[in-house]
Amino acid sequence: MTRILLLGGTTEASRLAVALAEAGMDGVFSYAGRTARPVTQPLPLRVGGFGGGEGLAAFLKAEGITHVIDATHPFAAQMSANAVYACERANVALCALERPAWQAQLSDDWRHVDNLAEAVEALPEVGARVFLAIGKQNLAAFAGKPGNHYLLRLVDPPEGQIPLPDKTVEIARGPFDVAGDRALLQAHGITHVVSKNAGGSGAEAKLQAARDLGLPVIMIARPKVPQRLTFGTVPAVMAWLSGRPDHGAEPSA
Ligand code: 3Y8
Ligand code: NAP
Repeated sequence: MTRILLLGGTTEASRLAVALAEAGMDGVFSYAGRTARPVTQPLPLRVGGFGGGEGLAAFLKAEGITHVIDATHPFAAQMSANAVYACERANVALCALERPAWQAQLSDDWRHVDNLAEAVEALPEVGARVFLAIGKQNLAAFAGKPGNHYLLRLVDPPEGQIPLPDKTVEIARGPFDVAGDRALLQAHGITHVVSKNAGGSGAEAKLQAARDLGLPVIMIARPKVPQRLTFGTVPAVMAWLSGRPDHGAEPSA
């Protein structure tokens, strides 16, 4: 009997949850509990960490999970690594639902960096007006360049101090649209955009807005995750679950 654990937290995960519920499949949707009021899902929900790879392996056994679908964000590298480890330990089938990375277009001015520290280095020392659309977990790194103004977009109001002296906080939850992001960048006189290469449509608007306004984008490359079976679409995942061979899968690069 198929019983699915869907590791969520992206637009694609929410779309897959709808497909699974519509197909009447037995499963549970899992959030890390990063935000105060996560989107409701059409599957039974569990929220919070599992306690590392071992904790996840124990969960899989205790819950009789037969298939894990890792539809977490490309930057949720720890969760993805834990899922590979736990599924091997518990002998449970695993696939990832992952959206392709964004590619720069001819008119784009992207500065590619490999990590957060390099993104900070890529900024001017002073006087820039920077749109940090990277959530709240990575803001402290930018305290290294306090002479810039930072526009922060967060899902929830920050608890406690954010170590950036010159900042504006915008509370908003995606998916975002181009007109809204263009207006936001113009209203704040933004000179630089910092973005994770999340892929997908929910976070893409700021890149189009930057393109329209001729602004440079500092693009942070995705962290490495262990090799696992990976699909790019919800139908391919549904075909894999049904055991149909036409799922056209290939291990992720
Ligand atoms: C808790 C679930 C859905 C999924 C929607 C997508 C799109 C909107 C755009 C910007 C970029 C950012 C951030 C972002 C987007 C989607 C998707 C996406 C980026 C929710 C969600 C959870 C989270 C966690 C949150 C992180 C933060 C990252 C904000 C729900 C809304 C920056 C990633 O304040 C915090 O602590 C936020 C933490 C992890 C990155 C970070 O490191 O801070 N996502 N985002 C998930 C959980 O608890 O397991 O609350 O409803 C999901 C979505 N956020 O259901 O339709 O698919 O990517 N999320 C990034 O892409 O760079 C915002 O502002 O332009
Ligand atoms: P992460 O750094 O890879 O994970 C850190 C720990 O959080 C994991 O080891 C796990 O705790 C717990 N965790 C992460 N995702 C979980 C899930 N879906 N269900 C249960 N526990 C989870 O992850 P992250 O980058 O903080 O992302 C957290 C969540 O936000 C994920 O759902 C992700 O899809 C979503 N999200 C992240 C980003 C981003 O930019 N990172 C963007 C959009 C959405 P234990 O070790 O205790 O099991």
